[in-house]
Amino acid sequence: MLKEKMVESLNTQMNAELYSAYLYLSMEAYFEANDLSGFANWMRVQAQEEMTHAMKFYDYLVQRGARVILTEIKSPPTEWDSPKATFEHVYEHEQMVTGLIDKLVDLAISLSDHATNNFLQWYVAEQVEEEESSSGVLQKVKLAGDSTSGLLMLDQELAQRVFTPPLTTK
Ligand code: OFO
Repeated sequence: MLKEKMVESLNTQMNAELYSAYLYLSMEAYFEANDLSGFANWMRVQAQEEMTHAMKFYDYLVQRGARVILTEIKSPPTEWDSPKATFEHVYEHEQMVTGLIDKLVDLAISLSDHATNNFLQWYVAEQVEEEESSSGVLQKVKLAGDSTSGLLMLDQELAQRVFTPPLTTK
């Protein structure tokens, strides 16, 4: 059985993952409004991934007989200064989420909750990928600089990203 503090913290992280989905959907809308449909596609896929992150927490709570509590999701920003500023935000956001996951692991260890620690290791690995992929795009945006053709080539590349649904969120 999960301890109360763990249930509360897992629900909080589920909300944070839903916020991440919200944030990336807002970035998608920003790119669509600026005629960069490839960048928008990258954000759509990112938002879909965040939903699976949230659902993994949801399913784990249910599996452990704990209550899922859905709470208000705060509004994300709607405007950014440039694609570069947008991806700087994505990279910063993912580093912040890595910190949240690390704190959850610390909590699981302090409660001797080995099952939850084991469950959270999937997120520890996932955050390495999240930081790598967002900083990778950020570097390319920086390389494109003020070049419209560079940005359009990158837009075409980002249009290729495809969401692969996980076989299970459990
Ligand atoms: Fe859920 O990893 Fe991004 O935020």
